[in-house]
This record gives sequence, structure tokens and C-alpha cells, in this order.
Amino acid sequence: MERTFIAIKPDGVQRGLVGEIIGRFEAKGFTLIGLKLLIASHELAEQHYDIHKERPFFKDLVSFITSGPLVAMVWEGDGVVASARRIIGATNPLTAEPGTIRGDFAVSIGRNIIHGSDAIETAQREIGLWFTDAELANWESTMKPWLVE
Ligand code: DAT
Ligand code: MG
Repeated sequence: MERTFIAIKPDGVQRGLVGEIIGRFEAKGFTLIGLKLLIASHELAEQHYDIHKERPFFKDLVSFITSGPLVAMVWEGDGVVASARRIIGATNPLTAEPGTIRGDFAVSIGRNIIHGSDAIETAQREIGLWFTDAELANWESTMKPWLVE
């Protein structure tokens, strides 16, 4: 089953949006497989954003993402990777559609409150970076027959 890595960044935690954000993925019908709150190490943040290491904003990005607790999650469901990206909205919150998380709750690209994997292979890599197998629960919701035909 398809899985994606989602992180509520330190700004989302500080702003008290954890419940609201988790609620959106729950209400949609995806399944929560892993969840933890942690302050990411510099090393983990650099690995996570490795593809951006040559970008001018990389240093600020790593220092922001390690600046306080974040909520790391794994969500499961058919098509969850692409769907989560649509739920999250565009990288720049000012152009993110209303109704998306970034569109509803943020105004600045450097404070866009949430991360979501951009492809299935990226998701697998990121899940492996942030979670051990023992931290992930393999389970099926009893609501499944009411969510999937
Ligand atoms: P996304 O988080 O939508 O996948 P991304 O992978 O292009 O976007 O960039 C990762 C994060 O880096 C993004 O959430 C915020 C930050 N970022 C991206 N482009 C930026 C820019 N031009 N200036 C400052 N921060 C930027
Ligand atoms: Mg990205």
C-alpha cells in the first residue's frame, strides 16, 4: 500500500495547527501509520533536504526545520503521495489555493508549515530517514469498507 511522509514543521507546531492538520488527513480517509514529535538534528535535516543543498536558501531551511519540535508522520492509502501534495497546496502559500493547508494557514514560503513527499520514491526514502520499521504500525481501519468500495 502506498505511503507518504508528512511533517508539520516547527512553525505549524508553534502556531497550534497540529490537530487541525492531522484532522484533515484523517477526515479525508487516509490511515495514520507513524507519528512522533521530535526536534530534528542538523544531520537529519540536511539529509532530508539533500536535493536542495546547492540552493541559496538551504542554510536557512535547515536552521528553521531544526529550530523547534516538528511532527513527523507516515500516512497510507491509494494515491496518498499525490493527494497529500494537493491537500498541502503550492510551495508558496500566497499562491496556494484556498482550501489547501498552505492556502488557508500561511503567507510565506519560508514558513509554509508542512512538508509532504513529492513522489513515491521520495516518500520511501524519507520514511526510511525519519522512521524505523518498529515505529510504523501495520494496521487496517475498521472504517475501510466505508471508505473504499
Ligand atoms: P515543497 O516543500 O513544496 O516540496 P520544495 O521541495 O521546492 O517545496 O522546497 C522545500 C522547502 O524549501 C519549501 O517548503 C520551503 C523552502 N523553499 C523552497 N523554495 C524557496 C525559496 N525560493 N526561498 C526560500 N525557501 C524556499
Ligand atoms: Mg519538496
